[in-house]
Amino acid sequence: MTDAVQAPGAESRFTPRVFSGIQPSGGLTLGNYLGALKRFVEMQDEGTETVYCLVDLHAITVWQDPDKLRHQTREAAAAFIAAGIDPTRSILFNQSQVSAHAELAWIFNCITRLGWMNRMTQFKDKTAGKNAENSSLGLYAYPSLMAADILLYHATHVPVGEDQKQHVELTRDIAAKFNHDYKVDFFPITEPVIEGAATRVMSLRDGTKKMSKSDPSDMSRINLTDDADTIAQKLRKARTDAEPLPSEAAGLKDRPEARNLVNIFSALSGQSVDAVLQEFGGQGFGAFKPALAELAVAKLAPISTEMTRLMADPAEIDRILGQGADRADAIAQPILAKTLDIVGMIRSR
Ligand code: AQP
Repeated sequence: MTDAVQAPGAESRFTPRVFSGIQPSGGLTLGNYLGALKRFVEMQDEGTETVYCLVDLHAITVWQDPDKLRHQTREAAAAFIAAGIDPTRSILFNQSQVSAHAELAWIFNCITRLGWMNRMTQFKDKTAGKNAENSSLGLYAYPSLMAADILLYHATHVPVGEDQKQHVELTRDIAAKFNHDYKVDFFPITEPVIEGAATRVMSLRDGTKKMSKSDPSDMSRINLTDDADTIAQKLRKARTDAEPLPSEAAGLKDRPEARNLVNIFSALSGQSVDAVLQEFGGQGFGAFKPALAELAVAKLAPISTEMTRLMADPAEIDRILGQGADRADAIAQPILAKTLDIVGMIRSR
């Protein structure tokens, strides 16, 4: 470790390492798949070291039934593996099995400024229309735990959907303030990776709201476990307008529902939005929705079939998560120990 703060713009001395996570706060959605999971698999296959975490400590920032949480955590692990995460190449584990996450989060709670937290839009969105005073302290402190998740592995890159960009920016602020306050160059300034055709998949019922696994309406989302009939029915009933599709992307402006469905088609097919519109421009949703349903079923059915197979052996999933946690712990413990040393904690055993 050097004593100097890393100069802005200087080449990072940190070895590239990818970290990202998904909350097992419900079944994974098409939004999680296109915005995060699909990119996680690509980054694994590009050969960078990849650490992927089912963030169960984040999930309990809102009430979770304990049995459902266990089931959802295993199901999320099955979704990762079914989508192409290879647990021998990537590290795959659930957050609560590596206690260093919570320990580093406490240090970061003491670095993070209240003013920074007060600007976090996810907390505002999640408490909008509800009694914010009745929200958990954990929900408010969520971004500080997320910074700990990332920095505990000295992760240099974090693939996320658009909605998590602000939290990764906060992670950068926390790393910079820690480095500055303690006059060290210890934590990297992590880059968010927000890439892909669908970094913000919207609700099927409201094109201005993001698709979310905790939306009360199941019709608002496609779950990775939905069967072919359910996917087709949800897309048939997806809210749209009465106009035919335009022939180019500019024509989707002010048509959030139409834009969302076209973006989903584009992301699933790997075609550009313009290419999709060249094919479907001038046609109504009566023609487009069945084509989208057919494509979605073709892409998602193999994942859901494999998830069902994996879920038949929960002990094997737990074994994989345990092994992943051992590997994660081996990276995390020295970084936590060094952090505590920098901060001035006595480590005498
Ligand atoms: N609709 C979305 N479009 C694109 N990306 C999305 N992500 C989530 N929803 C969409 C990305 O998935 C990753 C994991 O997200 P998360 O589970 O940690 O939390 P979230 O963003 O709060 O996702 P949900 O589905 O809305 O969960 P709940 O309902 O429990 O809050 C992140 O990279 C996220 O960007």
